[in-house]
Amino acid sequence: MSTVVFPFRVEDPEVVLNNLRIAASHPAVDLVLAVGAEAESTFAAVEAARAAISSETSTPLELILQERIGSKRPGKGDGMNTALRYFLTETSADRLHFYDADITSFGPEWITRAERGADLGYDVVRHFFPRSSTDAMITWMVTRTGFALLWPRSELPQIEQPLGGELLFTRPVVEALVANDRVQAQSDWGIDTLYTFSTVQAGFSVYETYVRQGKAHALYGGLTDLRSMLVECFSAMQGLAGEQLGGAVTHRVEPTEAVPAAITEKIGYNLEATLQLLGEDWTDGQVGLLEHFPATVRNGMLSNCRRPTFLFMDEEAWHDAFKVLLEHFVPGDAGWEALLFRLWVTRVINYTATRALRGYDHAQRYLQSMVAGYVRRAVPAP
Ligand code: GDX
Ligand code: MN
Repeated sequence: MSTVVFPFRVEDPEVVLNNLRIAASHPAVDLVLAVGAEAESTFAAVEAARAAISSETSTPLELILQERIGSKRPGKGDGMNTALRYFLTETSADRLHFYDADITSFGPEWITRAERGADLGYDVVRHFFPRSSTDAMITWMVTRTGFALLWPRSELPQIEQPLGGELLFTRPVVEALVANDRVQAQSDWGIDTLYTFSTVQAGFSVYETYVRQGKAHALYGGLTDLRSMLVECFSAMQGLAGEQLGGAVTHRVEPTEAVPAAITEKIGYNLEATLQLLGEDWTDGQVGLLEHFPATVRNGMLSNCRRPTFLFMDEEAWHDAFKVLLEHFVPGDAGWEALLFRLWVTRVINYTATRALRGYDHAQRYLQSMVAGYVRRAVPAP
């Protein structure tokens, strides 16, 4: 049997309760666990509805607060790791599922699809879904890029949505993650990177299941909302650099299907507001840090003090900038964090203007070939 976990912070209670009810109603599920970040209003709403959902569905619904486990900012990582520990000590279930609590397109088939992947014998099942071409910019520009540059021979760069919060772990995977000190330390947004990396490093097989209707969830305003996620995901990647991987892992990806217009036509962020960011808030410290970068990147970025420029930040320039960041970036340093964000925004605007504007299919093919290109150039010629 399976445990389904929803980590949550502050979300629309109606959405969260609906998702809890869907999970509790699923025949494969014998426990639903909601892990709150703190005792605030969403937590109170779940507390108030808990008994009713349990009796209505005849499935226990437990509500707990996350523990302080890690050493980074206390965030989603502490929430997820709290759930892993609870699963091992309080249940004897074979499988644990995670879903974000804010998904408005969640349904029983998300659970069923993951269960089918595990029935096929895979250790880890990850959901993936179509995303608008300007969405997933941390996934593409940081995580898939980083995996390609650092572990080009592995399956890591081939994983569709390495930051996805929707996945299934079989019990041995949970045991390995709880026993892994580096995973347990990652209390922030870096947790998804650590789970993906560590399961592959440990040799667990992975099945990716395709959810065609996509993940509809709480929206971001602009790219600034993603700043802490970017910094934490990049820092997690940098912290893994130098790690060795074992042999190949088994990895299967389900075929995709036609993508609904709601996704192909969606604009992921406010371009005008984001363009503004390029010229704002430069400090002498940030200008000084540009000394680490090759001339194209350095001069291009400096031009932004006068007017927005981004065409220089192509695939090649981002590759070079990324290498410098891996070597020199200092997590927690305000200048480095601001510069990382600025470089990434420049890259995202470049991609939007030169690729995403050419249409959904072009953009998807481009992103895939960008990662493939990074893989090729990272493998030294014999
Ligand atoms: N317990 C707990 N503690 N839950 C949290 C915390 C926390 O500190 N912070 C966020 N959550 C919950 C949140 O309520 C939601 O259910 C889920 O975690 C994801 O957070 P959300 O703000 O909706 O993240 P977002 O931006 O939608 O990102 C998700 O997708 C990213 C991706 O796929 O690219 C999230 O799963 C990320 O981890 C992932 O990188
Ligand atoms: Mn969300």
